[in-house]
Formats: sequence, C-alpha cells, structure tokens
Amino acid sequence: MIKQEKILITGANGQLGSVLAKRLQEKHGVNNVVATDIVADEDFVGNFEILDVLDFERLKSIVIQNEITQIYHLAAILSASGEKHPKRTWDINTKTFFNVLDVSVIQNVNKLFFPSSIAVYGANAPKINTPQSYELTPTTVYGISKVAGENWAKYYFDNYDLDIRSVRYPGVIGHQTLPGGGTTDYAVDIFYKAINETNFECFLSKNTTLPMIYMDDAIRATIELMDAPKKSISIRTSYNIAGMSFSPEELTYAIQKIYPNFKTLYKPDFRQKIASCWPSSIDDSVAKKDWNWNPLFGIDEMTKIMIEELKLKQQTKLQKT
Ligand code: AKB
Repeated sequence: MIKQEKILITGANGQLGSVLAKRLQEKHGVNNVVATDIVADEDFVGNFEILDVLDFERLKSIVIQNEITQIYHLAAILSASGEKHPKRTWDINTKTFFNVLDVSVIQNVNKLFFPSSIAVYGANAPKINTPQSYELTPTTVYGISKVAGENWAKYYFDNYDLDIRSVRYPGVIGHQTLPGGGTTDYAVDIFYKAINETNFECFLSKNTTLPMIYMDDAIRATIELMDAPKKSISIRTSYNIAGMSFSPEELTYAIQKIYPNFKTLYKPDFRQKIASCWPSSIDDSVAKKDWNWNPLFGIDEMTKIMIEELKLKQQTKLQKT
C-alpha cells in the first residue's frame, strides 16, 4: 500500500505558497497538508500553524506531531527587499534553509522542495537563452543566498541522501496573492492598475526583458518535479524553467489589446540595477528532457486571465461590502 504523504509548507501566506497550499490540499487531502507562516492567515481553510522557521525546535515539533513526509520550504526574503537589509536577508534565507535541511535528515523526511531563482545569474551570463550550467555570480543578497542554497541542496543529497529538488523560478505572475519585495513584482502590480486606471508607473525601464511564468505553470512545474521518478533527476542544484519573456513595454501592449487607453510611465529605481544583471530568457531544455517540463501560458493568455480574474475578485469584494 502507498503511504499517505503528509506535507508541510513554509511561507504559505506568500504569493506562491498560498496557491501551492490549495493545490497540495487538492492532491493529498486537506488534512494531509500543514501550512505555516510567521503570521496567521484568517481566510485559510485547513491546517495552519504559526511558525518562524528560524525556530528549529518549533519546526521539529510540527514535523514530528504531523508525521511530515514532504516539505516545501518557501519562506524567504526576495531580491528587492533583500537589498534593504542584506545581512538580515542572508541570515533568514540561509538559516531557515539549514533548519529545514537538518530537520529533514533527523526526521527522515522523504522529499524536500527548495525554490531557487533566475537571480542566481550575474551580469556576465549570456542574457538570451541563459544556459542551465554557467558561472553563477549574483549581484543581490537574495541571489547569493539562492546560489548557496542550491549548493547545500546538492551537498545534502550527496552526503545524506536527502531527496531535495529545486527550480529556478522566473518572475511569477498570479492573481491570487500579491508578491512582495521582488524585482519582477511590477508585472503583477500593473494588472491591478489596468482594471481601474489608465496610467501605471513602472520601476523598470521599458525595454527590460525578464523571464516570467504564469502561476499555473509555476505550480505545475513544482508538483511535476516533485512527482518525477528519482532516477530522472539529473540536476541536484536547481533546474532552469522558462514560461515566457517580455519587457514592461511588451506587457503594456498586451494590456492595450484589452484597454486601448492604458499607458505605462517609466521611472526606473534601484530595482533597475538588479533586473539589468538578470537573464532576458532562460534555457530550460534540461528540465524538458529530464521530467518533460512544458509551459502552457504565453503573454496574451496570461494577460486575459489576469484581467478577468482580478475584475471578478473586485466585483465579489464590492458585493460583500
Ligand atoms: C524577485 O523578483 O525577487 C523574484 C525572483 C525572480 O526570484 N520574483
């Protein structure tokens, strides 16, 4: 008989975590998923525990009490926020990961998911179709912590046989929860403006092309990687995955197909320097070969869904008030 998986998610209130928690509940059953974050989410339906992942003993007791077999460790500080508090970001991103790695070894957790990012690349990497394997020279603390995390993931796999799997997420675009503190956040914020206003002020320049992915593709990639047979996983640091690539100007054109009067004003700030060092597009051929990764959403489908879903959410909220 196949043993029932028991899932723990850290950072479950976040942009990815909140959607992943629901998908994992659908897949494994509501009672088999424990969502955690540093503050409670009033609207969460299911098992929720307050957890600061820096607190190893509390993490361990949640793992023991719930007989956890898989952990998705999403708690982290992102690129733009990270630059405001570099040492704190390093501490939080790396210490929480060590706690998760260690508890997984001690408590025999079967599988662990660690999110990495396109932020691992630096300005020297080829911008177009950035290869899976290239010298990683990140410019942000977030990127540095992700490179370290990727290498520690491989170390724990090699030395403790911990089945840890990872993808390098592009900017994730979804309508469910706002992202916080990232350099790619403009690509979500713009839709909140588009449904109500005609002008959006963008903190990146108009031709800054970055890799992006629609939420459904990001979640599917995560789950497909975790479900893939162990023998097919050739990358134990982190897999490149691509969805789409566009600049703020191209995203504005896509929105103008629905709202012709919509305009973007460009006022690049400190985040421009971060984005300028990142890839414009990503080579994800190794993920495609190893576990059949295949993105389904392009810029126009994503734009249409974002606008429809955000309008619906706004109407539902208005009806409730
Ligand atoms: C960020 O902008 O920091 C994140 C990322 C690309 O990892 N969205």
